Amino acid sequence: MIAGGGGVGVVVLPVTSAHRSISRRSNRGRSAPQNETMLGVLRRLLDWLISLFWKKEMELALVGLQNSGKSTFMNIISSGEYTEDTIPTVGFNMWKVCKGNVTMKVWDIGGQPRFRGGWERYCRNVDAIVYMVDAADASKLEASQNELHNLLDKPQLQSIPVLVLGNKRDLLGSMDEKALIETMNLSAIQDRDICCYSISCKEKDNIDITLQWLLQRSHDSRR
Ligand SMILES: Nc1nc2c(ncn2[C@@H]2O[C@H](COP(=O)(O)OP(=O)(O)OP(=O)(O)O)[C@@H](O)[C@H]2O)c(=O)[nH]1
Ligand SMILES: [Mg+2]
Repeated sequence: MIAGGGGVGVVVLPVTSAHRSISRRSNRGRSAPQNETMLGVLRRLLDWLISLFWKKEMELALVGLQNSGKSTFMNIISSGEYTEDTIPTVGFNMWKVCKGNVTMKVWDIGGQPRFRGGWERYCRNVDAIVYMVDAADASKLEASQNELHNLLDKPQLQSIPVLVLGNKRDLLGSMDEKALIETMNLSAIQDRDICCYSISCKEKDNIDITLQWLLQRSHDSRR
């Protein structure tokens, strides 16, 4: 599945004659909100120019047990749409999402037991591994912890950064970051950059900081 997403803060704004005439005038006499609007327009214009000339890219693997919300997360970051009626992923989906000047290629792998043996192959050589956990389903946490540690023990995946996302924080009784770090034994992972956020795809909670963390791991495009 290829999905094209909207850019973060990138809006193509034509420079109209109205904008040009405003820019010739001095700042004196203009109200604070007007100045803020001008700054916003200039910032977006600058972002757009950067995105034209300075392209970046990144490749991610998105893994975790079935029903944790991986495909939902991809829907949220690509189109912003949340749906309850998702179809379990058979094999994998490949997504391409553009955020500002960064093109993200994401392997969203099925989490059912029969697909877990294939996770490692997709995780090789990626810029980061995103590990999704259903933080509201206590019955699956032990299996989720075991799968994560088995995966990260693979020599081929040594030192690849990992972001653990505790999804479904909107549900009653779901674990917060601190509880998740403890239950998933994340402090035992010492050989790489690792981070954990509690998110809700449904409420679009903490999706921004998740994206920020990911985008920081992008690199210049190879021309
Ligand atoms: N309450 C709540 N439900 C969520 C959230 N995110 C996803 N879900 C629901 O969880 C279910 C499973 O989501 P999927 O995205 O299909 O899960 P998956 O990890 O891709 O599952 P597999 O493809 O089988 O590995 C769906 O019914 C979603 O609507 C969330 O933040 N809150
Ligand atoms: Mg899926």
